[in-house]
Amino acid sequence: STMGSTILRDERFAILEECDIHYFQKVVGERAVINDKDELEAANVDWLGKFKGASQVLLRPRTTKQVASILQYCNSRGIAVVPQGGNTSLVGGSVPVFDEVIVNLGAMNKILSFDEVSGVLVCEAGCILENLDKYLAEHGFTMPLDLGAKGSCQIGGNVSTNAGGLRFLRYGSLHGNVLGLEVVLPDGTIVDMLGTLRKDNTGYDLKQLFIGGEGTLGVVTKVSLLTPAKLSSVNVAFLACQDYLSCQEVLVLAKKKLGEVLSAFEFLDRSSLDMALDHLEGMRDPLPSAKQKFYLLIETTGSNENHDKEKLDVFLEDAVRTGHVVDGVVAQDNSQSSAFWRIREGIAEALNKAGAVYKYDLSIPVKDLYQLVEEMRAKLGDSAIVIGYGHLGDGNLHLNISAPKYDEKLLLQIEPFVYEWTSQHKGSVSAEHGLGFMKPHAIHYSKTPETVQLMVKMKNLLDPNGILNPYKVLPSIHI
Ligand code: FAD
Ligand code: 2HG
Ligand code: ZN
Repeated sequence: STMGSTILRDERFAILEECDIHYFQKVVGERAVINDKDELEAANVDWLGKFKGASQVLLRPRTTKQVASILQYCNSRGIAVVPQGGNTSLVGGSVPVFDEVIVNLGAMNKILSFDEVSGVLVCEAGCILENLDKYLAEHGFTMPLDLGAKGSCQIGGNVSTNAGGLRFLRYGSLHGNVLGLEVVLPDGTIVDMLGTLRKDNTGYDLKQLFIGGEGTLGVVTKVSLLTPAKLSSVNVAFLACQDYLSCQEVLVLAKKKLGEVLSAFEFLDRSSLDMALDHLEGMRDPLPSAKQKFYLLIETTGSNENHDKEKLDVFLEDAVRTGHVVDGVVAQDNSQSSAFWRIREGIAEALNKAGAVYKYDLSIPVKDLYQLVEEMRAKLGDSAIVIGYGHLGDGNLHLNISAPKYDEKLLLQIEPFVYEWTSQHKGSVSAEHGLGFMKPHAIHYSKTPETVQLMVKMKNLLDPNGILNPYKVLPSIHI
């Protein structure tokens, strides 16, 4: 396999029967029980085209009660279920492994309330991230998270993966921005934790378990979120550096000189830029005069155009004078800043078009982070293209290895090396994408045995029959 582990279908789970389909039809209505071949095929395969399940049915509930009835029934029958949002998971988390029933939240896409004073948004889990951001923009607010998959990923999927993305540096984690959740437990219990308060210390903060729970502990049906004001002054710079040390110097400088207006600090190496230029439509090299080894996309967001420009100028002057930045361009209008962002956000898509891809989403101390890319390159030679990019301001490297096709020998050169290296440097084997189906076997590189044991206990407590998103996250059933 290309996943580094082989698993067998858990025989505890029932095989779907005609009477089950009838029950589902009764609960959600006939049209929300999907067994159309094309629709099922799309829902069975992940965004990378790497993980394929064989589910026979997809359900589209419209209410929390319907989700509860589905789960209660599946739990009592021993039918396995995979919750699905926009199906943009990069670790095979959102597709069935065998014949699990797919419960897609896409039809639960209502905005329930928005408080223009506090900025608190309450909505159903199936709302698409970009739609929420458009809605908020009309009210002068914005989403605290943004990522390349915004046009199809759902807030429930973002919460369940604890997605990071491009604004993490400024607004922080969903663990802070999610104020409340409504979830349905595997036995059908609806747990209303849909608070809208910034502060609430009345006992254990249980909603946190479902943020990053990857659909293994419950189905998220509603989300309450703190959203920041949409500020009017945005600047985007695309800069080039000669070496990785300079990138780090620029990061330090950006924090000092840009301070509170800094809203993104992304980096990409030359191979990442080439990947985007070669495989995406309508791309132009923003700095065509000389090829450099490293590029930075830096964004400022503030409320005073003159103030922000002045800060940016001082920062850029310093960065150039010290020789850390050797070339650069500041976007002159919205279309130019979109073009810069499109390059950065499009790398994953470009990789997908280029062929087979091995994807590693790692947290590593910033000073060591690029060394892994170089070691990997030296190790693999001409057999693959190794690219490094990511959320440098957050210490998050996206190491990607692109090859003409999937190859077991290549995989064995990459793993477990990449996980061991990360562990030795006190990093995390999943910074933001989760463990999904790809990485349960690698959990031990980032979590102690006692921690994993406690996770297993939590899973067994909430899902004693193991019906919810089986084979994902926890390693026990992987052989
Ligand atoms: P899905 O992919 O459908 O599901 C993801 C996981 O959550 C699965 O385990 C699924 O079972 C579970 N799940 C989904 N909905 C629910 C629910 N309502 N209740 C319970 N469980 C649920 N991630 C980042 O962190 N940062 C990025 O910058 C980033 N960029 C991306 C760019 C691209 C082009 C792509 C394709 C993906 C990117 N991702 C990124 C990965 C991915 O995690 C996010 O796109 C997103 O958070 C997934 O949302 P989704 O609705 O597609 O969830
Ligand atoms: C990004 O930051 C996404 O662009 C995708 O998290 C990362 O494809 C990847 O490795
Ligand atoms: Zn990312």
